[in-house]
Amino acid sequence: MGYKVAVAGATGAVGREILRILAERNFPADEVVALASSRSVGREVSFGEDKVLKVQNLETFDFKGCDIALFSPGAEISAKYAPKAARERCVVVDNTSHFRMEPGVPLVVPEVNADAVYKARRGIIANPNCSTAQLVVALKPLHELFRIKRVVVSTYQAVSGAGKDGMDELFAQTKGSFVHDSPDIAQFTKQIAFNVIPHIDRFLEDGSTKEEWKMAVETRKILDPDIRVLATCVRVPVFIGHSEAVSIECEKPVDLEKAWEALRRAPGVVVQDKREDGGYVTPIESVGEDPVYVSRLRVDPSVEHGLAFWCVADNLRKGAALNTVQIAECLAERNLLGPHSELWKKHERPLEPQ
Ligand code: A2P
Ligand code: 11C
Repeated sequence: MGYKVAVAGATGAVGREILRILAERNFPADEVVALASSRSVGREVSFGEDKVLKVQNLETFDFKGCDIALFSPGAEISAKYAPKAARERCVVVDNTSHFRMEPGVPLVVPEVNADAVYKARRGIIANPNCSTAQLVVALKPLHELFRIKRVVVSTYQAVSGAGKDGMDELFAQTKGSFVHDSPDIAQFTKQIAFNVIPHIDRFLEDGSTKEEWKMAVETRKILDPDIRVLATCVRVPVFIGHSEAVSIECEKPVDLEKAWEALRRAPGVVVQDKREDGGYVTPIESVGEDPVYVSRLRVDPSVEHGLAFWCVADNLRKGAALNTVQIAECLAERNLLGPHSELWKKHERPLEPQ
């Protein structure tokens, strides 16, 4: 018997990808429900090769009888409706930033900390920020070998990280430059076409941005609370595929051959590193693909025990939808779905809708 699955935010960039991946990976679903805002009620979204689902209203949807809900409608909307689903014993895997740092809400990247799903005492599991997800998949095997103390990362993030409106803005500005039109700047703070913007999410008091803060605190929650992280997050005019230039400083002496071997064996990682023209992966090659690609691995001679590398992943897949579906698979494999699962026996006071 399969599960009843709800996808909230089903008309968005991540929601559509979740529907595609559920079908692609044959998630054991008997019924899939597509939810979005009242604006989209009655619209159709594709599910797999040949099915369409009629969109229903998240606001009025009754989660009773649903086993799992995969949420990507934006942080404020998740804050309101994810607890509502969890109260009905429908496990929520939430893609937004809202619950990630809450105690009792595990933050999960299955290649790194799959068993953390057992700790979902409030019926909600959080999916990390896309730039964190690909980073921790690549860091995990290196941390096991050399114990990472500090990470310095600069990101090159695609506009799809800002949703379908971000993609539309890059498209409109690029087209506008050829037809001498200047569309409004709405999603981004500066022109994004033919430009780069060193600013994602809002500014914090210390001069960093919330995106940069998320990379630090989420990496610590998923991988190791002792790792120090400095991130600089930059938006680039790429539709899909986040790239990261990463430097790590380790406790133990590093060995390049061992690092390569561990990365080659690591789940979710593909090493493509030929040290020749074109022998590395660029974001466009990651589109529609599942792995985190690692290239340009080399010793960082500027610190003791340092390594540097480049990593790329499809931010809508490993960074969001794929990771979400992988978490759903972890729950299903561990028999943690359904109103009588072990998860609800250890259940704590549910979170309040906000
Ligand atoms: P809708 O298309 O009806 O606005 P993206 O991140 O790509 O912009 O997608 C956001 C997703 O979240 C869309 O599916 C969007 O639905 C959904 N969404 C936005 N606001 C609400 C809301 N108030 N209630 C439910 N879903 C919402
Ligand atoms: C971006 N990383 O590229 C963001 C998108 O915390 O889930 C995801 C934001 C989040 O804009």
